[in-house]
Amino acid sequence: MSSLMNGAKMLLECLAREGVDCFFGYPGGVTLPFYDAVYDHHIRHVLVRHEENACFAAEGYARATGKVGVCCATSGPGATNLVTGLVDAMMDSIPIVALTGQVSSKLIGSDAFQEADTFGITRSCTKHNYLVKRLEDLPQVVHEAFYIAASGRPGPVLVDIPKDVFQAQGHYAPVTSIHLPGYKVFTEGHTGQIRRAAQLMWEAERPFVYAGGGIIAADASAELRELVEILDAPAVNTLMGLGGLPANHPNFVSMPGMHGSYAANMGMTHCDVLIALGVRFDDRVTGRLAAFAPHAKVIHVDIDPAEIGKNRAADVPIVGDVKRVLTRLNKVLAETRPERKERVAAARQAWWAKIRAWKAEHPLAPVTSDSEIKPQHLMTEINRLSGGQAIVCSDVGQHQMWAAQFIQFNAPRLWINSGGLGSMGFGLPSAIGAQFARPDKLVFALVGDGGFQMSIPELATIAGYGLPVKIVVMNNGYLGMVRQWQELFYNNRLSAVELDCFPDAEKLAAAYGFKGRTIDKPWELSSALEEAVREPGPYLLNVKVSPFENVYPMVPAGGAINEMVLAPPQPVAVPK
Ligand SMILES: Cc1ncc(C[n+]2csc(CCOP(=O)(O)OP(=O)(O)O)c2C)c(N)n1
Repeated sequence: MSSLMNGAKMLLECLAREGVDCFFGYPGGVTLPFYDAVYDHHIRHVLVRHEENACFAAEGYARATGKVGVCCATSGPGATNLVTGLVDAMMDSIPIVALTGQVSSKLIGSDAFQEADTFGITRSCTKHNYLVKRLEDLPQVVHEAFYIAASGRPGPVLVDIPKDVFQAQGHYAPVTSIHLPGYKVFTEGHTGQIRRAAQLMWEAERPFVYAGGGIIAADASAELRELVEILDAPAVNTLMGLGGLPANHPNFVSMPGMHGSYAANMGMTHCDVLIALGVRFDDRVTGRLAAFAPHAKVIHVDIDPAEIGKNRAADVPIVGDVKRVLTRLNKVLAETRPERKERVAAARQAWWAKIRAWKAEHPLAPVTSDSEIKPQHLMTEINRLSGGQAIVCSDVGQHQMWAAQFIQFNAPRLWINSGGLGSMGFGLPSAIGAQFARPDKLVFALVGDGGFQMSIPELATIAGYGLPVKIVVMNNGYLGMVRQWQELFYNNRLSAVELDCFPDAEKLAAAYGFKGRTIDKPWELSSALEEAVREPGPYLLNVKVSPFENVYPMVPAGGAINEMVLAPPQPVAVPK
């Protein structure tokens, strides 16, 4: 027996059936009926201070759990404020359902107050979007939205709901099946291609595993680990894939790409078989594409057929869920191992010797100073406190790259960052979502002084809900990453990158009712971080670091990834 309810209650019924326990949003005129239903519903609504941050928080929730994150905004400006977050989720394949209110059906197209063409605006930044025209369609649409967001290559789905649909009365009939004729997900991978991949892997003298965010999305860490152990192959995790293979695994090399390690980039360049798993050959990883992995045959596994051959042709293309494909592949590899492994042992030894030599030649060595806090020092201290287990939600910039280089992630879903879009302002709100999702976890919001100032309003959300997020500002007084490029490629003409007038952290935190502190001495660093972690509530630690430190290694734009600049240029001695 279905019961009579209005659209707003029906929507909440759908969310409850999808297992939603909390969602992030901001109300407005057309969502009034919905928020009236939210008032006494058991699903927790988290009031953020800006809709963009509702979407980032939903992403943080989704990235920390693998569940679909939900955000909500009113029509017009509320909906348009979601756009950056939607693009972010699209670029990083994060499952989000965004609910937006729309003006009443009869007003659509009349330039009504707070009307925006949300459906049209979000078409290109969502995996799919809907405008619900009739209450009868609402349950089907909402359940489809969750299904599409989470299945195949995950992504954001938006459901736009006119006010009259929220108000209309109807019966909720449980949705028992989702049938989408035009939407096919290929999960298994082609048996013949899997066998070819296994054969190529055993024939390889210098195999190299290039594992990305797809490993995290597919929950395929155990299968990835099994693969690298069967093959005894070196492996890298991309910025999106960090934690996919634990950082403390002996086969883990590091992150590759523009700020990847020497060993990772040399390994990619010199391998003869590149095993690309849940990756998209992003330009920040490949550098100059024509020079990328020039000697390698490529095995590419991805759930999205559009990724295969998009940037680099695959010798063995496999469309499928990387977890399912690796399970089958590992089985074939294990069966064929005894007869083949002998033949490759010597070559493999030589390959490992090379990788180790590259690691030793140019390690990612922490930098410290007696007089100032080096950014790398900050990251190694966070790493010490995390022990490979804390969740670190990073903003975008130099601090993000140093964090990726120096903080170890020994499990998936600990490293949360805006990889594809590189959206400043992501770190703090995503930490809110992650902390709601994982109240048991130590959560750091690691932000630059630029990105932090984009998200300061969310300090109120953190304070209001008493979230014990540890906000660490890596404060170099600049938009550091842009300053680095201006220094290196624009003749050090530092244009519009200086951030003066940073607020007093202690007073700022106190204004919201929690603790804060500023430090600038290297000997204060460990105890200040420890104090922040010990504090049961939120903490704002403003760490003043050397202003002119640059991130190395660095592949200049357009360069091949083996053409790394490894260290700052040494000053040339001028003859007297
Ligand atoms: C919304 C947005 N605007 C602009 C940029 C361009 N951008 C990339 S990194 C960066 C500097 C970030 O500065 P800060 O937050 O202080 O971090 P730092 O690089 O110093 O660690 C800028 C402006 C961006 N990525 N996102």
